[in-house]
Amino acid sequence: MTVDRVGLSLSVEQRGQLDTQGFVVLPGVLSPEECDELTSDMDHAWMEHELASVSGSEAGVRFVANALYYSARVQRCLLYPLVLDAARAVVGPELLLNLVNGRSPGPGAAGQPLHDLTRRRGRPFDKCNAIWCLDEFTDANGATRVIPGSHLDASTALASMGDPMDRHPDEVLVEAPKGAVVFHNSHLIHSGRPNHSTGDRKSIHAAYTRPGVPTHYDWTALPPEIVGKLSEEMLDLLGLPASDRT
Ligand SMILES: O=C(O)CCC(=O)C(=O)O
Repeated sequence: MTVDRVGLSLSVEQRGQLDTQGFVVLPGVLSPEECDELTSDMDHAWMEHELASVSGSEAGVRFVANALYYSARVQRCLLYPLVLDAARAVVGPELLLNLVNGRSPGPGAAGQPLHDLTRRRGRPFDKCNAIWCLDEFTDANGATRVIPGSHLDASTALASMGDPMDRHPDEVLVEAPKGAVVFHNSHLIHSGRPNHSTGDRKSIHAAYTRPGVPTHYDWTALPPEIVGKLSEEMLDLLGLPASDRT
């Protein structure tokens, strides 16, 4: 893992933006080579495990549920110090990994409705999301949209909400270079957008929570050959008891 390209902790400006607007772009987290290796791992999982047959919720999206199940390399993303610092800034000092997926909307893939519209707003926050951009995120290929500040108070945003698929007057597009992380508070209203480009918009998505929030995946079911490649820090982040570590 290359930890020397960017800082190990958020700058004052980044921390302030995450706090008040609910999102921040962290450029330079992954090298282009790391992006391509992760892309190759997700493509391999998709083909080898025939995931198209079980991944049907979003047409045109290659969704690799539980990416860590297929690729120990994903831990490079999950343990990146700057990302962990951002997660702690949202949910507090103790973290658990809630989920990690590969998500690649292909050309023509539809966007998502703005979500989550019913979640509780305001502190304390339970959950946050990191999106590792394995491709550049652009307006054309469906960069994530967010409604800044809605993690703190969504009443204005909800009052002016029409169809959650439509553009919202307060939404902001979060464009980001390949290798960046789009980091956001999960209590922020957001969504993926349609891909009008000719290429994929590949990414790895994770959610971190404070302890006590049930994990989305059962980490005790990870294959032993993957668990054997995970660091102690990673096993701690999964909350795996010592008996499940070998
Ligand atoms: O990929 C994105 O831009 C956001 C995806 C998202 O919000 C989700 O899958 O819930």
